[in-house]
Amino acid sequence: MTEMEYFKPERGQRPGANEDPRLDWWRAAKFGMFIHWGVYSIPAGVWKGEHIPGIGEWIMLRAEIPIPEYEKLAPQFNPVKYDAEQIVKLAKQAGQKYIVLTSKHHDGFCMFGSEETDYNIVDATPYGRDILKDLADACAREGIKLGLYYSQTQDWHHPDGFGNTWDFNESEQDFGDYIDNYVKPQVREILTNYGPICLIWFDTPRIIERHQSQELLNLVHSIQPDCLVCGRLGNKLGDYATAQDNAIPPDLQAEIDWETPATINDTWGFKTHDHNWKSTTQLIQNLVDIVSKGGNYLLNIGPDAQGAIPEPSVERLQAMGAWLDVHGESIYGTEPGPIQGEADYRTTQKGDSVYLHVFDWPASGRLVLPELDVKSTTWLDARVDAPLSVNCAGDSTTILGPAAAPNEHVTVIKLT
Ligand code: FHN
Repeated sequence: MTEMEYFKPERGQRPGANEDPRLDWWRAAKFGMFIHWGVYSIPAGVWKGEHIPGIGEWIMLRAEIPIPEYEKLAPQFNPVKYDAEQIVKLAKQAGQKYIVLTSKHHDGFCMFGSEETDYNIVDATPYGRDILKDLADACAREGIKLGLYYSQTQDWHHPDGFGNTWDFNESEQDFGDYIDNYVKPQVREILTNYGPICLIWFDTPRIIERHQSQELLNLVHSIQPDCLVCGRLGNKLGDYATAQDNAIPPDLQAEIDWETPATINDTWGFKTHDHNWKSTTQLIQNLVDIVSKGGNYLLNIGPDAQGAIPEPSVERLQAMGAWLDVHGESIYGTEPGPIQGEADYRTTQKGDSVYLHVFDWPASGRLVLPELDVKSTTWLDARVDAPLSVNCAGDSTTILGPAAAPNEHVTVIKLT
């Protein structure tokens, strides 16, 4: 894949990227939690007894479920196990520095109390509580930043939204009216009623025109000037670039601010049939890989219809947090390191220190790097009690360590 394919068509590059101080916290944060949650967690990938392939939150489109039928999910939605505090604490435990919740996904159901439609968590469900409000309060209490996903083009429930070809005739739809009289008022609501929102995560900018993207960007910044907007706003607008789902560019992307949104299994919204969980090692290596190339990792959880977080997600996030507790210095607030393009290791840097992350520890215990001016080497994990030496000679730097990897996921050596 070429670099452009990773960011196409939603590349958010703009003049001044990498310099806008509004992004400083985001650049330092590196790791966030995505939450895809809505009434699609009830069918969880199964409709009328049939397993519907694909990602769970797309079930309405994939099975072409008529609106009156899909609407019947809302009166069944009663996520009594939802515990905003627990989700926020899990994010913190995992080392994730910001949370992004789907306030409205493509199915049009709103996870917040809205004056613009009754098709929302407060008015249409027996649960009756504003899920977003509870999350915003928990984030404020726990001191973690909250961002919101909002599907600005696709809305399969709104008569003028994009994407529902089985209930509506596209030629009779007025997309401009939907943007002006539904999307904009709702964006105003989510930016007005829930305290500081660190970013708005727009998505799938399929038919949105440039002036519409620009107006949304202006609207967001007029209400909360510090609120960032992701590159999927469309028309190359936004504060940072968004890579394709689960895609990590092969090379350093130093000239832009960018993020990879990613799943722990293969779906965003909860699915009973998806057990294809990535290993903890894979997830930690993805985080390191992304950070070493200058990006952020936005890793998803999909709570079930009760509001419970799938246990495999919890286990993996906690294990990532345990690794980050010891190795966070080599991740948070770092820059891409001086050595790029190697298969078995990645580098980041901060001040005088270069952090060498070894993915595949050599049985010889010998790591040969390009020339570096190294004064000292230490294990970043102070508990590691194995010999470590460095020899800078000629045009290479040789590090000698033990035969077995000191860390089961990624070993980090600090070079000063
Ligand atoms: O269609 C959506 C999908 O459901 C999910 O929200 C992802 C997250 O990046 N974005 C779109 C596909 O790229």
